[in-house]
Amino acid sequence: MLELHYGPGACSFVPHVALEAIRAATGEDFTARMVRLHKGEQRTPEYLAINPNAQVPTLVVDGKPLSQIVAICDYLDRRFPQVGLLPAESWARAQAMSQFLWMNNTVHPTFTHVFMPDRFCDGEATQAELKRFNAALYRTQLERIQGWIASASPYWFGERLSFHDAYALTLLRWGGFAGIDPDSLPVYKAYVDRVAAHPAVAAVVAREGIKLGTFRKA
Ligand SMILES: N[C@@H](CCC(=O)N[C@@H](CS)C(=O)NCC(=O)O)C(=O)O
Repeated sequence: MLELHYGPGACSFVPHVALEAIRAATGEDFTARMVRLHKGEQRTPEYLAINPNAQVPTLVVDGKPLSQIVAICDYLDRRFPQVGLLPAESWARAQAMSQFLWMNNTVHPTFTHVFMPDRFCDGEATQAELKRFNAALYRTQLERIQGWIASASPYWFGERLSFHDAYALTLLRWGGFAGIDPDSLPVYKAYVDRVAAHPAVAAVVAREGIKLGTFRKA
């Protein structure tokens, strides 16, 4: 039995989309459990028992919890290789993991510094500066992703949807909160529009109740 604990619009979108794609391809069912991050539900004793980091996502497999996006997605890909969520050939898979890890361990934390500067330093002025600096850095990272997906046709690795597509969508969507206009990254934006139209992605967007357009002009 597979159970995903997710926060609407959070990085848990990545395994959430993967589970939806797996269900469509194999019939393997899963339960989606919402964690209201803004209400602090990730810090309840019940949730901390399955994820002591107080974060989403957590995938519970037959009662056993697994945390960390990359570990969860690696598990899903190895268990359901027929879905083709990652390239199968060893070198191509290693390259894919390299990009996946960079999004998870570099781009994602850069955004966390923009979204929650109070987690990293005290004082309003210091937090404002941290936010400004990391928003500019985040933009350069989105530009790098835009370079990677310039030849995506239609998705990151071709015909089959991957974890990378769901992560790339999430990171551009977060960009709106960092003051980055998606129209200023037109190749990336057009690719995300294709990804958003995939049935597994559209189903998760609907279940999470999120809007893709988050950018507001100042
Ligand atoms: N390295 C972790 C990062 C997870 C993470 O940053 N989760 C965020 C949402 S995107 C979270 O749960 N934040 C809640 C909080 O910090 O209170 C992973 O890969 O799973």
